[in-house]
Amino acid sequence: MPTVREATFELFRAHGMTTIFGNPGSTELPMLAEFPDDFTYVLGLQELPVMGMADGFAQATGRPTHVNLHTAPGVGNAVGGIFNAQANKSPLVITAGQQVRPHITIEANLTNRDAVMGPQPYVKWSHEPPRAQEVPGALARAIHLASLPPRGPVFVSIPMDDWGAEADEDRTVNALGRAVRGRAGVDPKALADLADRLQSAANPVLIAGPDIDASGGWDAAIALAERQRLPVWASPATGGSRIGFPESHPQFLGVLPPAIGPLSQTLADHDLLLVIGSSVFPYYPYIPGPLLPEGASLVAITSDPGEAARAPMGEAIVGDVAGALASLVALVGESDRPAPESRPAPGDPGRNDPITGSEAMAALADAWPADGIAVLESPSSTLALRNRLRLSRPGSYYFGASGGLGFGISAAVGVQLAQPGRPVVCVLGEGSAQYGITALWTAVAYKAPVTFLVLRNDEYGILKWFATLEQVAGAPGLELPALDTAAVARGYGVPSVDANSREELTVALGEAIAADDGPRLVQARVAAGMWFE
Ligand SMILES: Cc1ncc(C[n+]2csc(CCOP(=O)(O)OP(=O)(O)O)c2C)c(N)n1
Repeated sequence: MPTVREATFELFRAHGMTTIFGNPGSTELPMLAEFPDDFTYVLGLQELPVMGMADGFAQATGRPTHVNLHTAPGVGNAVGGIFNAQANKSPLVITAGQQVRPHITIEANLTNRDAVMGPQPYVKWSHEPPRAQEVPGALARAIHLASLPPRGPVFVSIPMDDWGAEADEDRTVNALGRAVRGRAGVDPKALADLADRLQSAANPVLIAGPDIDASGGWDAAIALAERQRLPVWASPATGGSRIGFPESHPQFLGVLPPAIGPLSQTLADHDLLLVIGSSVFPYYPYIPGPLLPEGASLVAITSDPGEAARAPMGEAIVGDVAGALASLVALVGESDRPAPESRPAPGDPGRNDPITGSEAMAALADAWPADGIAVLESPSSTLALRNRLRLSRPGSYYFGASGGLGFGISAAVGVQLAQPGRPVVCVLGEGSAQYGITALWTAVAYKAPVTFLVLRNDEYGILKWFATLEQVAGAPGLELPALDTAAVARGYGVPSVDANSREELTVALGEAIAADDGPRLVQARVAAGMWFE
């Protein structure tokens, strides 16, 4: 019989999970023994970037991805990343080492006491198998559960003496042979009713969310919008881990504001709000107002029962987003509504010294490669990037939907490893960059040719904006003087330059994006402020 380790690696192989992200300790070494040649271990230097890298990789491959952490302290460091992964609906199979079984009850050093509680409440399932022979079966369960909608992280704690134990043949063979598929069909009657409502609505609008891209519904969303001449908005950027609709499309009007009052105001005059692949809605901050524009009704299509249940208004249909979109396209005819008026191209942001976030994004737009992927964590420039890049291909945008910093710099490395043929550009605030800064080392070590663009405004810009909104005066801790991320990056082995005018920035970004032998970093000084366009 194979050992538990051999059976487990066979299981990972069967699910295409041959890239493992981790940071090892003594409790994980037995798992890593005789590491098979067809597997890759991607070393992260701290657990938050390990999580972010795996999250980016899982989203960009669409496959469950294994993350291996070091018992209690490793899980502790990873919790922010686990929180991000559940918001991003990222199918991560997280394992952590545990003391040998004879040491757990006496709580010998490094025992992960009550291991299953550590990652709660942010995982779909948390488990420590009751005996070594359950490990492959527990991991099979974890893989299936992580992959079923709504996708998300799961956790299995594995005592270090389990790996060398002899596997149980019956359990192992059966666990290996199972396939679990989870695209749930949508109630045909609900869809037919919705198709009728859509066609007879006077002024319907489509709100596109991240699960359109994640589910593969991109083309069907375009077809639906075009057939029904729908104006399209992106669901608020706060919860937008991905974009769900081409942002250069003539019917695309912009990104909805993330607060109750302004959101319903933006959609005034629409009588039917069709929300696809988004929660309703990822609000932040709290600006009260009516939940819906006057006289409007709302229907959401989501694969996430929790999202459907917790929405404060409207109706919801639960099922596979791509499948529902395809069915809707087949049910509706060509509308003779007038096509919505297109929004203008972004204006010239002018010349400033230092440049504004808008100018930095204009420089990035000038250097942008057609097949580029943006990974974004630059809070004060989020909307400027969305407005100026107008990304329009599927799988071209990744954003930490929970707001937990450290995702961006790490996820960019994972996305690049998953998509070696596409240039990845990661736009970071200099504050955000520090949470996962060690991901730069992994980018160098694994030759991931990410271009990191760091916007240096010497402050936590968005927090100053929030301070105004929340009427908070005199808060400490919002300044970041003398933080030179280009110098830090050089220490990790990343060739880095400063580029401060718009022209310099376009050139530096062009060169960095063209380099394919490893990461590059470009740091630009930008003016303090929030940049919306
Ligand atoms: C893990 C974590 N800690 C703290 C915060 C709170 N936070 C939100 S935005 C922000 C500042 C980001 O600063 P920077 O990246 O420099 O971007 P800027 O706002 O200046 O554009 C902080 C600290 C967070 N979102 N996540």
